[in-house]
Amino acid sequence: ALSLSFNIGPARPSSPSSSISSVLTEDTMASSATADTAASSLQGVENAYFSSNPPPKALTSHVEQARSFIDHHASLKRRVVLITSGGTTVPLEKQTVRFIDNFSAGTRGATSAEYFLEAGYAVIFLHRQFSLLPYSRHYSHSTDCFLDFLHEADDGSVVANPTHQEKMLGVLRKYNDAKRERKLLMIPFTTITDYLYELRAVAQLMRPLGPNGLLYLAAAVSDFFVPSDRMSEHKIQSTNATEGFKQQQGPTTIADKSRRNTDESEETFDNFDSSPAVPRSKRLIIDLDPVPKFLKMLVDGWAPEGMIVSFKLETDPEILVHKAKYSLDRYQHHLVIGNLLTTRKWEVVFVAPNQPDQWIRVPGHRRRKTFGSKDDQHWEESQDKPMDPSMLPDGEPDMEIEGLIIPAVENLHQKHIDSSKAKTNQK
Ligand code: PAZ
Repeated sequence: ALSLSFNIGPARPSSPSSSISSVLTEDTMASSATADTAASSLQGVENAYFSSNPPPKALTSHVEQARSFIDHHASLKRRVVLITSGGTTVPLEKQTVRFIDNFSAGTRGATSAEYFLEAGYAVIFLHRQFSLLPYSRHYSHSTDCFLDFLHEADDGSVVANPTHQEKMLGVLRKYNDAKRERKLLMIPFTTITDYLYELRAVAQLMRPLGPNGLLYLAAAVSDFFVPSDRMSEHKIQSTNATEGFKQQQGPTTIADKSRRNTDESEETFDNFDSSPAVPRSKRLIIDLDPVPKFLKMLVDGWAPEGMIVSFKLETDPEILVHKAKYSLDRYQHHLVIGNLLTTRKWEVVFVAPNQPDQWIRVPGHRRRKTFGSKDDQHWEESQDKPMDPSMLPDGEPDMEIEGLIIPAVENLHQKHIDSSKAKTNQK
């Protein structure tokens, strides 16, 4: 999950959402006397989150679409993968003008979807609205305008530009096949809360698929959010032009409160900068709660039999594998795919229980300086270390790394299915 860093004020013990954060601290989790207590506190966290943050408007219709999609493919005994893709937003206002976002364009998710479809899976593509989509990604967010892919024929009709015809025909055919066979369901989300509602609903619907279900969590999900009860209804103001109207009502949200907190003797939230160059009254302090650790809920409750693959993004090569292992250990799921921001299109590392770490790399970049090697002459086959990001070749790799990732995941999924079957037969 993505970490964001802001001026975060002191916790307010009385608010219901801060009770979520206190339940979530590792110390509290670790000190839980029994597994039962941990499970019920996790359930409490889940209930508190979903009862205090409203669902997306389209949830009911998405659930119906997903139910019918899953039923159809379950009846054909087809494998179904839920892919999450793109970044979640963190709105700062209910009528949202401003929000916090992240870098993810949805390339990993959209590209992976195409390879899963090719491998015979039915795909539920839970994606950030307007991020990259399978098939259309080849043309939609290109640096060329999509009109450059088109051409006016002699008879005045619009056709594909001859230089793009062959590739476009291939993409179009695959897209039409996926549509005709009803193998691709697209579900959009925007905010972190939308994402969690949709993820929970679809994961729960996938339970009847048992081990044939695969969850492939490539979305870049925010670690922090503004709880609904502390969110300003309207656009956060940058001047005191509305003070006259609002003063009688008193501050209603943290955002309102901190904006009007010009009297230094009052309770303050921005305790990080004791002598700010810009006066307190003109600054905006954003105070975020941690997002509940949904992976735990997913593994233990929402989708207990399906195979769960999460991604771990880092920027520091030194901590990538450690963080991936930590995540696997903490959530007890099946596979963490680690990747670095700068090298994510060149290499990833598979971290799975009881197996050596497996680096997957696009060919042609095997000989590289590994991260941390002091000697510039010391080039090596970097089997077990991240490549040095400063040695990254220019441009894009020659092939899509998802073309290697998906067969490797499929292989592990097959093992997961086989071992589930073996366990069932033993009973
Ligand atoms: O969307 P994209 O292709 O630009 O980036 C993909 C990615 C780096 C977001 C994905 O591979 C990933 O690591 N997702 C998990 C991020 C995290 O929450 O750690």
